Amino acid sequence: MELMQKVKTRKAEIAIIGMGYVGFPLAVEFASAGFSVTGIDLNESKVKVINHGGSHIPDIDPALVSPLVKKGLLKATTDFEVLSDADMMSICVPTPLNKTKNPDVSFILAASGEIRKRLRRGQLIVLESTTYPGTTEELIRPMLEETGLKVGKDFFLAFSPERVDPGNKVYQIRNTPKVIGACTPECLRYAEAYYSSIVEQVVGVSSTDAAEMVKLLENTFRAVNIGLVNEVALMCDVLGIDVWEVLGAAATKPFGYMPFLPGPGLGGHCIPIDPHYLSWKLKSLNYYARFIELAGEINSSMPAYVVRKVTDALNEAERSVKGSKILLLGVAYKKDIDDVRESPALDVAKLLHVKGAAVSYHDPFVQEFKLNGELLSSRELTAELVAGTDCTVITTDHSDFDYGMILANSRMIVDTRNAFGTRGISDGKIVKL
Ligand code: SAJ
Repeated sequence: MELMQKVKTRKAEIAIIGMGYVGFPLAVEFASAGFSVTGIDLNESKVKVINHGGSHIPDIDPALVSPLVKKGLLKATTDFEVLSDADMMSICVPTPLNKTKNPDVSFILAASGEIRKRLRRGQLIVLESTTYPGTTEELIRPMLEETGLKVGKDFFLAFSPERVDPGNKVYQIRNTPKVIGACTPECLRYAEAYYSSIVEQVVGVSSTDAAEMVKLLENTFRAVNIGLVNEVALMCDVLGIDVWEVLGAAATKPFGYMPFLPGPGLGGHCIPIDPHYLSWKLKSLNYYARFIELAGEINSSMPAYVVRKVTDALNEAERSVKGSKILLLGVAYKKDIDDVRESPALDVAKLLHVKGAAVSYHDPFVQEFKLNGELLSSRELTAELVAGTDCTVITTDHSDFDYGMILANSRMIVDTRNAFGTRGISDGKIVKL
């Protein structure tokens, strides 16, 4: 049966490589649409959880997974051999930076190598991992054409950026428009049919490079605007102006303005990383992406700025950082999640620790993390804990913190998220960014 017919009749066998926060929801979505889907992941425990009808991703309810597994529509494996039977597949593997802050596309290359071993006529391959413009056309396409099969004729290749926003209850896969760029018009036709079976709106663009650039623009836009408001916070500090008052008033502008907020820095596995894929690519073409680099400089200077605020606050109480007990509240990279990747709170903890402070933390979502090699565990948030510290720092403004108790028992508070301000609480012992 021809590929298009297989999509229409839901007979296409689908494989999703990478069962993370992008791949697993995608696999569940395709299985819910009636396709037979196999998720591939190197992590055996993830595979086991899925095959037992469970879910390792907070956004995916196991009640959604188990019927799909029972019906045989969804399964998982560590064995790439299943790619031989797949008619359509999406690659959803990590694209981190390596130690020298350069793109690490090794996961994409490894997945492409597994596909190449089993590539056959009629297959559609879509890369979803965020990467620099040119990856699909210059790396994956040649790898797959080494088999002698020709893109657009024997197999079909596209790029479609993931737009999964963990924890977002409003925008899910189905109602988030899906941008798709492909190597040939025929490839685009198949990729659009593939995603149209689970997404309300597909947005075709002229090439894989354009589609790769769309995603990098989206996240660079955030990094640069966050960098801007962080610099506005630094400027307001010099001017003696309350940056939160200024931002609140600016946000009343009903057009031509988009609110961003300053904070302790830029965390997560997307926003601090993705723009550097773009600036790295441009550097290889002798172009210096100034906004990206400048935003990076400002955003990564924020943890030190927070430590300066803490130092000044302790100084007011004639205390040094060295020897002071400092409690960090919230270490995840943003509120109400458990992810600490690139979290600026970790940088704040490190800097304070190096200055000789006794650093402890509480985060209901994060049980432990390594601070300069030492394992730190989340302390129970009690009035005694707060009262026993010299300075409390709100590094991540989790919703379910008892801010009243924190205020009542703290000697001083450095609030890096305006957590008290947004709750209408002000007090002489609260120092804001
Ligand atoms: N941050 C600020 N000020 C802001 C917004 C964010 O300091 O005004 C900080 C956060 O605290 C965090 C970092 O920036 O440390 C990143 O925050 P984020 O809100 O951008 O959240 P992420 O990293 O989860 O970004 C994801 C991205 N989704 C995808 O890449 C598919 C991003 O494109 C989304 O726009 C974002 O979620 C979202 O809007 O929630």
